Order: sequence, then C-alpha cells, then structure tokens
Amino acid sequence: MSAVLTGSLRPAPGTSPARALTIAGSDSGGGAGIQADLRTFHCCGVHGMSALTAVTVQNSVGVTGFHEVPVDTVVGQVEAVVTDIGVDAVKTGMLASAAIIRAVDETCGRLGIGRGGRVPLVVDPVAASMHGDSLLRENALDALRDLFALATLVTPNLDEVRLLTGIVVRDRAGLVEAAKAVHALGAEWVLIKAGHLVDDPDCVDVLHGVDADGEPVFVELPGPRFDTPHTHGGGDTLASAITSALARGAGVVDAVRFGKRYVVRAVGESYPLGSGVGPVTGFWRLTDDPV
Ligand code: PXL
Repeated sequence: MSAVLTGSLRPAPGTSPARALTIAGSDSGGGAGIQADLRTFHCCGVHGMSALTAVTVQNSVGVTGFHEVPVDTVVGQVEAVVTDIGVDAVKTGMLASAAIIRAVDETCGRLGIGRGGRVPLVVDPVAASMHGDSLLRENALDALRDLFALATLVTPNLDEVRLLTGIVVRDRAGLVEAAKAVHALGAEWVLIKAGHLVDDPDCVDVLHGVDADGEPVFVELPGPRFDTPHTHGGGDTLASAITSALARGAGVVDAVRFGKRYVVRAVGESYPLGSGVGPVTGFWRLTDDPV
C-alpha cells in the first residue's frame, strides 16, 4: 500500500494539507454532490475546494429540478482557486450540460489538469440520481464521452455504462466487457462500479487500465454488499476518497483501493433520513475526543 495512505491522515497542525477540487452540483438534502465531496475530502485530511455547476432542488425522496450555474462562473471558480491556492487532484461530478462539460474540458486542459498534465482528474460521469431523476441534459453525452480523453480515471455505475456504451451488464464477466468498452472511450483508467448487480452477494468493482509496458491491467476490488437502501452519495464519496488519495500522491491502483475501503465503511454506517433514501457517511472518522 502507498506510504502516503498508511497511518493517520491528519495533516500536521499549521501545515498546508494536500488540495482537492470538486467540479460538481449541490444537493440541497446534503447527501450527495458537492456536499458529499467536501465532507469526504475533509475526512481524508485534504483541503477541499469547489466549483459549483448546478443547484439541485432535492430531498431524500428525489430531485424536482435544477438550475445551472453560468458557464463563465463555473470556469471562473476553477481558475480562481487553481491560480492562487493550487490543486493536487480534481474530481468532476454533476456537470449538467454540454456547454459546462466542454468549458470544463477546455479549462482543465489549459490549466494542466488531467492526462498529459501534472494534476490527476477523476471523472464521475453523473447522469441521474439514484431515484432516476436526470442530472444531465439529454444532448450532453457526446461532450461527456469527449471529456474522458482527459481523465486519469472514470468511475461509471452500470446505468452510466449503459448510457455511454449501450452495454447492459448482467454479471461479473459483463463488468470486464464494460471496463474494456469504457476504456476504449479514452480514459487512462476505468473503475466499473458493481453496486447495481444486486443479485451478486458481494460487490466486486473492476478497475482497468494499462501498465507502463502497455499491458492491460484488471484489478478486482471485492467488498461486502450491505442490506440497506441508504446509499445516497455513495458514488460521489467513492470518487472523492479516490481523489483525496491521488491528491496525497498515491498512484491510481492504491488510490482506488483506498477509496473502496473508505466507501465500504461509509455505506456500513449509512443512516435513514427523511421519508426516502438516507446518505452514506464519514461519521466513522470522528474520534471520541470530547470537545
Ligand atoms: O450521486 C450523484 C449525484 C451527484 N451530484 C448531485 C446529486 C447526485 C445524486 O442525487 O444530486 C448534485
């Protein structure tokens, strides 16, 4: 395991921690989106920054609408933090529209974020909420696929695999086929999340990329399948934990293993909220120290 991920993740008091930026939407219910990302960065000992792309109107039952942030304001937020504070890893979540995706693509490329640059880029290709409410305009899929060419890692779930490639995954063998098909869209690494394979008693995600010699690498990431409906924000939390590890200097395989361990704990302690679906949580990171 990477030395940067062993032991305490707490930054030494008074020192500047690693810095991560999320380019994503707000979840008014606080379970997913930018709220989950910033919480996860914090719990991983990383300074979190945000470029807001959209404001969703939602609670534990679903999303009733969203309002996009103007493209210039999205770009302005990224430029403002990167040029002053600097950044060690970037994650995208809900990008809402083709115009925002194309602007994020151009801005990240220009600032040295993503493939070919200094700063790793994790693209979580968010298309819909777990209730099935759309978080991405219908005409934005081409732009999203184009963004993959800049990605260090993309982290689709099985609904997103179907949208992006047309492949319907039904079993573990299908996960490998999906990984190859998504990888062919241009990302350096692909993590296919198996959460939707509900008939599999375990949740075995598949990471796929190519090693330094050009040889294909497939890594299985086994984890338990928890008997809970409360998994809101699980994908965001996984991608944010991976981004935190990358920001701390870990390689992709170690960062993904770290993210998987983190999200297993977060789903394991998820809680009910409202009358619908509750969130995963980083509460297990809290200490028993009295305030
Ligand atoms: O979990 C995906 C996601 C990402 N971003 C926002 C969301 C959701 C799911 O609801 O609302 C803003």
